[in-house]
Amino acid sequence: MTTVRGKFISLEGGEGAGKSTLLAGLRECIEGHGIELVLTREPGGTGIGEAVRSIVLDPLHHGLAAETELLLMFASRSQLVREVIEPALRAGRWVLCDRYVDASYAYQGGGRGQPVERIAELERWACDGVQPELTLLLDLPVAVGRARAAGRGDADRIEVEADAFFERVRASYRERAAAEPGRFRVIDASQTPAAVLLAATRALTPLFGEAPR
Ligand code: Z5A
Repeated sequence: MTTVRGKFISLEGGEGAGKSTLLAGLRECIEGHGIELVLTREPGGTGIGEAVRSIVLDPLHHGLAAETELLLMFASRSQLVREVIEPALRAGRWVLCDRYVDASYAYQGGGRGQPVERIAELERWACDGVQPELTLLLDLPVAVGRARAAGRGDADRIEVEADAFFERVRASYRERAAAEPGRFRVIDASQTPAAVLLAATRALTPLFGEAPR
């Protein structure tokens, strides 16, 4: 019997957009359809990736060059694709990833000004054609997201950036969503958590039609 390849879904958004909050509800929804799900995150998701995460987010590493930051994001991603995402999809499991390659276009491209062609080249190399079927973009005014995240305490190396940085990140995400309407669903993340979950589960509905029950 041939195994039906699993579905790959990514969650994106600015700081405090509610990705972690949404993950739990989405997990329940997907597993409720009898689907085996792998939850993961970027940067991180593997032993090597989590080590990279601690390097890129450590506020002590304020000297990290933008080019190095970009390469580290893709180093973590390359490992995650090979160790976790591709094997899971091949085994018929679904993968729900808290951030994926769009985050590099938004943060390192939009935020830091790294050239898009450079990011696209790294994507070809690191992702090996593995792309989400669906990307949920939780869109929120920067000030609202930052106010939510402020309640959490210690800011990481990226969270200490100025509002202008996060405005560029948001603009970049929205541009990518507009350019790929077939893959992206933009969700108004200023709604209540329940309304955000409802919008997200609606966006998932077409994928369930093809899943084994
Ligand atoms: N990064 C990068 O630069 N390049 C890359 O390629 C990748 C990542 C992959 C780590 O990401 C950093 O790495 C991130 C981008 C960069 N840096 N920044 N900034 P992360 O995803 O681990 O961390 P994050 O973006 O800082 O996530 P977050 O701030 O934890 O956001 P969230 O998970 O989307 O939010 P949350 O924890 O679910 O919610 C935040 C608070 O808001 C919390 O108190 C909730 O209870 C509350 N909340 C959530 N939803 C709502 C609603 N709907 N209403 C009201 N309150 C809410």
